[in-house]
Amino acid sequence: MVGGLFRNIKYNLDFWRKNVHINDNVLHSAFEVGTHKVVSCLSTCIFPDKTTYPIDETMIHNGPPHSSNFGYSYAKRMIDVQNRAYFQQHGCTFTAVIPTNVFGPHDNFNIEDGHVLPGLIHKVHLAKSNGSALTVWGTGKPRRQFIYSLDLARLFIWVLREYNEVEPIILSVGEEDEVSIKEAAEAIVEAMDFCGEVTVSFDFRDGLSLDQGVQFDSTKSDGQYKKTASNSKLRAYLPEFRFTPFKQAVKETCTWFTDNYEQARK
Ligand code: GFB
Repeated sequence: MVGGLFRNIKYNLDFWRKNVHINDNVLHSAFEVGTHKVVSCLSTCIFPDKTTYPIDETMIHNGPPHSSNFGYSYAKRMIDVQNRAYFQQHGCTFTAVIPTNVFGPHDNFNIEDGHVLPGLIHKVHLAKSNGSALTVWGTGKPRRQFIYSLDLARLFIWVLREYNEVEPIILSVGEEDEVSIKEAAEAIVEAMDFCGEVTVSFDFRDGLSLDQGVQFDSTKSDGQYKKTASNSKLRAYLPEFRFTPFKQAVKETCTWFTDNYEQARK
């Protein structure tokens, strides 16, 4: 069970219970049928909220997660605990990857429950069709690393075939590819060729380069300010791996959503 910041804030109990049940049912069923390898999915948002940067794989259990998604974070951390227990007690190679924020075609574009990029793509689509302004929630200042789903899929296949540690591995673009929510919104506005009337929040009167009908609703939570993760462990294995450039990935996702609007999850 996954969701954006606002769904997590609302349903921490459900995120804890459903994910803990999924963890144990999937892992123990795999064990009972003698599955050779399981690759589970954690997330860079499960790391301690008060931490040093960049975050790396050794820091998962070093302190409480951000309050907005403690249910999801603790449940996901338990996969790592359970993987170590299957290895210690039965020698199983059950491992986990730690993707940063994933986006791409076939995402959940629901504005209330989805993640920021699909939510903004859907909002721009609606703003263009009804001539309203785009509202970016929060202050636009938090920072995120985004990984394109197609790049993550390629890395997932590599993990399944070649990665044999029980220790989790972060699958993320580099620290240098981290962008602010405002910059992410700008990339979507550019990719969707959005130009509405000029409405900006006073918080951003200075230096806002988003001038096509964008509002920032700073009554909405920012969530974690940043969760900058290091991909040096991945780079040690795959120094040549090339991530799709962020703007190209955003453009492809926007095009997919526009072309598949009717059947997209929204
Ligand atoms: O992707 P997102 O919802 O989750 O991003 P997180 C939230 C950030 O984007 C906040 C801003 O700073 C929001 O204020 N934002 C701006 C928006 N406009 C929007 C919008 O239209 N929709 C959304 N959703 N946000 C999640 C965790 O954190 O990361 C989950 O809560 C999960 O557990 C996920 O792990 C990967 O990146 O903040």
